[in-house]
Amino acid sequence: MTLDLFADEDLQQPARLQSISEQGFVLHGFALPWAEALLQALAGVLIQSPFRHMQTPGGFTMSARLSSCGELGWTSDCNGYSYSPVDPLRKQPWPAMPDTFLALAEAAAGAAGFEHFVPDACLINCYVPGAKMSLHQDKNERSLEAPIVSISLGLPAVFQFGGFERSDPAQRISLFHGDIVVWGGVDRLRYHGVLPIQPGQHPVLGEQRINITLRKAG
Ligand code: MD3
Ligand code: FE
Repeated sequence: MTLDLFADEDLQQPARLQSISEQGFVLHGFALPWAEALLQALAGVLIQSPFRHMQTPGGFTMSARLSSCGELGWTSDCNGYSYSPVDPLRKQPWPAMPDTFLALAEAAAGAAGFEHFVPDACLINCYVPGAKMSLHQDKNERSLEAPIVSISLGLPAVFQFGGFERSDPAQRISLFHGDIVVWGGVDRLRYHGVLPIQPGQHPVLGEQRINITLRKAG
């Protein structure tokens, strides 16, 4: 199902809302009018808390590098996954959540039917060609009622959108610069992942894909 969205007056062309499950949506191009402001705010965050590799509890190194901003940041180490108010690299609070992130997250969530979304955690993933994210569930957030908003920038990715068991078949959905995925409600705990990023050059971001996910973790 697709329909046009006129929620954002800044859009040159209306973004396309694609339903991928009962409460999962791709908002094609929704972030394009915000991209410059997003990247500028992101640069400010990364000066403070740069991208770094993290270890999985099983002792593997994740192929995407990541950072966080907001009250809570996502961390992984030999003890497991958790949200923490402190950046373990700097031993200081994570950078503040930029206003543009909050405003775009609320607008995108609203366009997908989730009103008044106020995230307190923002995980930023950076993929170079070959990097991937294996199928997983996002279940470390305390409030599973809130949706998650995911903003894709840079090189395209093939996103895997599965079921509620790891072995369930997964849809494959291409995500491009400026696309946003919003999911929540009954689809909040679906398995999902990202296939290895293909080599390429993005005109704005070069040889990388950046994914910004906004969550209510606390
Ligand atoms: C989950 N990131 O950081 S987000 C993560 O593109 C993460 O970097 C991926 O998964 C990334 O935890 C994917 C996009 C996404 C989209 C739709 C979903 C995750 C979803 C639907 C259901 C569950
Ligand atoms: Fe995830």
